[in-house]
Amino acid sequence: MSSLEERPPDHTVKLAGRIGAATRVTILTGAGVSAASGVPTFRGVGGLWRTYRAEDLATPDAFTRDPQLVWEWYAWRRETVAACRPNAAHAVLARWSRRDGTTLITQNVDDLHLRAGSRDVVRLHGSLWELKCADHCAAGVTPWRDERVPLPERIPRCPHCGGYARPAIVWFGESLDASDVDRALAATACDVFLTVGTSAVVYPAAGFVHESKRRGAFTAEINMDETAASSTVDLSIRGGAEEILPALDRLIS
Ligand code: BJW
Repeated sequence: MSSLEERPPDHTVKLAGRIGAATRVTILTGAGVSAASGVPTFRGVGGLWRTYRAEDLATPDAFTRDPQLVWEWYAWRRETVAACRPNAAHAVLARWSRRDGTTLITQNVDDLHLRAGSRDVVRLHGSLWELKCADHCAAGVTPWRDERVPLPERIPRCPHCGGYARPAIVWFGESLDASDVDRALAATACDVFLTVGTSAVVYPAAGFVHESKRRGAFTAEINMDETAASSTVDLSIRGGAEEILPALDRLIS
């Protein structure tokens, strides 16, 4: 260190110490992790839900009412994300995900964790890059990969039953995949539970940090702003994930 300014803040050093000493580390990410890549968040400044109504676009009823509108919105989302690249936060989490005892859980549907090389990511809310049958036919409930950009203007059909295909994303009011929830809940038994870039308001994901704390984990968050989890966690670090995670990584490595 050449000057005092370059010394990482004490809370960053403290969290690095906790992570470095931990056997099991669980990280839950949200839209803020991808913000520096140019992917819009949902609730922050410029967030999608400040311009669009979730009820019109991200519920099963919305798709039933106007499937073409919902399809076009996701086609636009896909084009937006296709132009984005993983940032330094994704890169650090990809390295950490390859360590024994680390579990990476994300609410993000952009797949930037995968593109950064993360392993075994628990994707709670699905993927923009997968489709499934809107009619829930037996063969079409298993999502299939579709990476076309742009998406066709007309909604494609389920290859199994001929019903509409839809984005394999968990909309409001829909259940998450039970095996994903089981994996995430199992990972709340850890030494350090870290939330990064999430407002922590959407359940069941928002409940995991509480569960983890109840089970004795040291809990921390990295976020630009105060969140619904701030009063619960043992340590809050204010700042961009793309800066704080590399700083932590340098201290741990
Ligand atoms: C930075 C940063 C930087 C910025 N560095 N940080 C009452 C009625 C009906 C339902 C409910 C109800 N009460 C509860 C529910 C259940 C509902 C829910 O939780 N609703 C709450 C909103 C109240 N949950 C569900 O419906 C879930 N299913 C379920 O529970 O099934 C059982 C059930 C059904 C019905 C009733 C009750 C139970 C499903 C939830 C699916 C969520 N899906 C979405 C949208 C997908 C559509 C799409 O992507 O197109 O997933 S919602 C949206 O929010 C998206 C996200 O994954 C999710 C979480 O958002 P996230 O990631 O936290 O983003 P933001 O924008 O909120 O926050 C970003 C943060 O980053 C901010 O804090 C910034 O400060 C920060 N930040 N830059 C670090 N550089």
